[in-house]
Amino acid sequence: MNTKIFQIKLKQEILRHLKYSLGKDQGHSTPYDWRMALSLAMRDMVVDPWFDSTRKTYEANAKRVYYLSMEFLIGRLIEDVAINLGFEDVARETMRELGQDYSRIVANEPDAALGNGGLGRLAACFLDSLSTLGIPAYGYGIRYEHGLFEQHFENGQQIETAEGWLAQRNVWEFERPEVSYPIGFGGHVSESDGRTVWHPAETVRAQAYDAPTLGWQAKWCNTLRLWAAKPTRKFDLESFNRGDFLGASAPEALARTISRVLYPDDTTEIGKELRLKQEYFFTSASIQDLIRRFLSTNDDLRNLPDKAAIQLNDTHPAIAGPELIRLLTDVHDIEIFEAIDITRKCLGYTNHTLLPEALERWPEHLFARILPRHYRIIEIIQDQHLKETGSNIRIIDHGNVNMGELAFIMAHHVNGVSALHTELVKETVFGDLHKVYPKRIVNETNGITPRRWLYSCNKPLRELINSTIGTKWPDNLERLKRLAKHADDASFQGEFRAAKRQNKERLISWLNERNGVTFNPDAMLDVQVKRIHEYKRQLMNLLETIAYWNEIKENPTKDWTPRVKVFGGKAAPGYEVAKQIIHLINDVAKVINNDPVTKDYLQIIFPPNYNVSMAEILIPASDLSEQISTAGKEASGTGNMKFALNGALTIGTLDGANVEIREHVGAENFFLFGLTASEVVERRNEPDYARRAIEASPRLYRVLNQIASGVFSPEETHRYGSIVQMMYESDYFLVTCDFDSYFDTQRKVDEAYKDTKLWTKMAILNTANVGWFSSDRTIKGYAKDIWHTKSLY
Ligand code: 6GP
Repeated sequence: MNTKIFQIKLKQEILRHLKYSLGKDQGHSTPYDWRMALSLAMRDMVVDPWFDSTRKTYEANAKRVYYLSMEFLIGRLIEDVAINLGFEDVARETMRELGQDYSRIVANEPDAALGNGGLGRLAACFLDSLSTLGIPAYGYGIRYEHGLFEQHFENGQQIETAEGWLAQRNVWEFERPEVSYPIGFGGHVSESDGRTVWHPAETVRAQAYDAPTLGWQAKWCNTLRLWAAKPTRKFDLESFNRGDFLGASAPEALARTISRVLYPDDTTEIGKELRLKQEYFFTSASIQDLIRRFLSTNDDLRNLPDKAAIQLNDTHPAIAGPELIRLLTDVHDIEIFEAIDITRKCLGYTNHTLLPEALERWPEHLFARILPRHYRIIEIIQDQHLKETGSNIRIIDHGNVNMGELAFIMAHHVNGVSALHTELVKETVFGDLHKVYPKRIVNETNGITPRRWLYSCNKPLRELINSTIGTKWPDNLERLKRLAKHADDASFQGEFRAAKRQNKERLISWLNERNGVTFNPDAMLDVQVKRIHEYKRQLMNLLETIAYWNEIKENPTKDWTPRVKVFGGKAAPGYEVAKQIIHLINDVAKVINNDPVTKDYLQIIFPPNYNVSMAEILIPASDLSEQISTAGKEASGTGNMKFALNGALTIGTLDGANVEIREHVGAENFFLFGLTASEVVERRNEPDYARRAIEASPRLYRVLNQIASGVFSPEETHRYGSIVQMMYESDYFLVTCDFDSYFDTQRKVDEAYKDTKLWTKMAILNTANVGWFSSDRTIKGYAKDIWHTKSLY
């Protein structure tokens, strides 16, 4: 369609929705109304590609991927949809004609935060790639009423408040009252006529809400189906009539609890009954749904593995194994061992962490009480596994039901998320099972969608790339390699820097408007954004910042490289040390930012409430990416990929996907420091390693003394005594051991930044060489190695 005609049509559609869907007239419309009208007009355009994709999948009776994930960290969608439809400019221009600022309209959309961090954002990138590649797929998850909490700072401390994205209508979803399944909990199991029957004590309904997920250039569109919990019995009229108004609503309130909140845990597990119910709730609904879909066009469930690849995003949906077996045997009369076999052929399991506290284990009594039938099925799976393999690895062990072992034993493939992580999975958490099933573990290194993480969030760089190598790179990211030959070219370098500058200015005005903060755009923007966790070592970054501050103060006239240190991230509400680290960062910022001697060289900014939308503004503006986890602890990382793609250089350890990023961009374009994963393990065995490291480092010793003596907390001098003590006495994550190497490498970073040409060249080579980290490549890997699915176009 000609652009002008398209613009006229879009305008008509927006005005039609404003009037007929929202009941508003133009003169009295708020930004919310405009956003809704624009989104509805866009959503209409998604429906045809969506129907086409569904029709083609049915016609081909194709195998579908079912991606089961407790989390989808989606972020805003308007721009995503506009970009995939190819009418971003038209939308902007149309809104301008209507007297509206497109950017403000876009920013009016709540950030859908149905996830905590890496695992949830990966799921969102995967949906984007599955659609871009034309692979028929469903994402299945929970439609939480409240996503990840909002973070505020009060006197430097994290305060959490409930997030409320559904307070406004979710414009992208279609409610499906007709698609709903009963989900049982508790009760007992009986045998009659050779059949096993589960009699749940409590039942809720899972109701579907569908959101189309459009791929690049709208060639394909899959579905994200999220389940909301509803009561089976709506309202207790009898209680109401008796005057018990609260009691009358109790069934509804109780049922809704299940999909009420996203657990704000990131890699740590909490032993809550509700969490187990959430997991079973969405898994059971998804499995019932995919069986129904299969049976609508096929008749023998023995062929399910030819039509359904079910991927478990970590162990949260691991109950899928027993649930599918239950439905195959109890409902569809398939003999149990055959059911186990069919189920295993359907399931794949992705492990996302080695942290022991994150491996899900349920107390046996709790599990058996909530899911009595599944408990029995797990016993059968375990017996079969023990008999057939001679292994002594049990699923039910020491009073716990181990979801990792269950997922491993019930999956045909288990994958890690980076090369190093996969090797560690084989050696550590699943070492014994790997010996028994040596072909089961494979690697699929994570990736990110270049549509959101470059094309959409970094328009200045996008335009430069388009004008240099053409426009075919967003779904073929390795084409960015063609930029490499311009890395030394002075004029290209100038434009590359100009793009970075524009992004920094956008960040400055955003920060200024939101937090009243500005910074010097010539300074190096050094950014660490991710969940706050000891293993990610925000604390080491902060200690280094203090050491740098000390150094500047001692010699204020030297030509220091000005730096702006940005921190962003949330701590799990129950994670005390992480919350103390946040408090300390804010306390240190207060002192350093007010120091007249160092203010031209060093500034700390910690904008509250880091989320996907903030990442989209911060990452394109960054010069330096902090990927400094203790080696062996970060399974992959995906932020590391986003920064490199946007032309930031990395300072990092040999951990997770850093290892592969460094291989791709070249060791000379990456600032490496620190112990390796095996050195970390060795060092931990040395007595008193932390104290010795501190004693050997006068810089670190001084910084810890400053903290301990209350330099940053004069109103409460002992506030951080326990953190300092921890550094001396335990320091499990080896901050002390890596500190000097980190500090020295940071000084190399300073020197490199002074050499503008060299820095720009390194930055260009980062962008040029990380095309491999597109989630399209990752999804092709899953499709080939694990799912055996094909693109349908
Ligand atoms: C994260 C890992 O910590 C991160 O390294 C990885 O990039 C990401 O998953 C995607 O694979 N893990 C989680 O967020 C988590 O909750 C249970 O693991």
